Amino acid sequence: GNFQLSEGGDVLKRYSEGEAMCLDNLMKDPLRPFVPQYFGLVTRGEHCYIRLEDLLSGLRRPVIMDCKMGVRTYQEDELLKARTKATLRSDMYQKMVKVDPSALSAEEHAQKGVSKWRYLQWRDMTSSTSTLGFRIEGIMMEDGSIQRDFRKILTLAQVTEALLYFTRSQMNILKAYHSRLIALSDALKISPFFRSHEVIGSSLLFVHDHSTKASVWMIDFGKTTPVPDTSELQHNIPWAEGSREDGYLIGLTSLITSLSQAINM
Ligand code: 4IP
Ligand code: MN
Repeated sequence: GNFQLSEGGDVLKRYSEGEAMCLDNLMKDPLRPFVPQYFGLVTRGEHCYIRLEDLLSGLRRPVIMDCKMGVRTYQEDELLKARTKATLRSDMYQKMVKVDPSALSAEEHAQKGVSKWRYLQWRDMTSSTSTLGFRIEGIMMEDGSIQRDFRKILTLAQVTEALLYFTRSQMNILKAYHSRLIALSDALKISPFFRSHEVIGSSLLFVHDHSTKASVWMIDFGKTTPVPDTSELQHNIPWAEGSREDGYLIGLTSLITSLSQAINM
């Protein structure tokens, strides 16, 4: 759930300790140019907020794509909770029923609820998350319409088709995205933050408008957590329980490959 508002040209996002710590850290990291500027905390009414640069400011009728990165979107903790004392979520059960009732077991139908882990894992398995290491969560076109059907995409060829649709096959925009992702991949290689954090549920936000400006930003660090000093993550290998690997670079490689395909079509 996202509670965001805008104020004085910035974005205010509901405070979470973990995300604030990540952003503090990122402002001193080689990844800084790929993250919205972070201006600290503010209180409005009874709530505390994180103040962030508005990535859409200066754009006219922006086109936006949100890619959720990694081979899984749940924390290992969520799996442990599901095994022990699972809180059953009827809202998540309802969302699954709407898409595919046959995905649910007789027991789950009887309970009319599933654990959060079960739901998030189902989303991962029925999208490109598990295999390609990312999924397109949604696309907003110039007219403000939001399309979420891309979440069911499974193959790289379908991703490439979606990228062509999202950019209306504009070569300059595809190339700008491609070089931005190459630059991101270089920054990730030298980033102390990336080495030491399990990045879960974070997105790459692709933004362009009819001018030739096109950029990609790392956003949403609410489920990104530090790993102990002694264990660095590789980010490019499959996850095994306890490894805390997120597969972030598997997703980035898929995206770069797909952009190359779109450019060469
Ligand atoms: C949402 O499912 C997303 O997975 C949210 O992740 C997640 O928030 C929600 O969990 C879950 O209901 P749908 O997008 O399929 O509706 P994100 O915020 O990254 O989009 P978390 O808390 O995991 O960040 P709940 O528990 O907030 O409902
Ligand atoms: Mn998100």
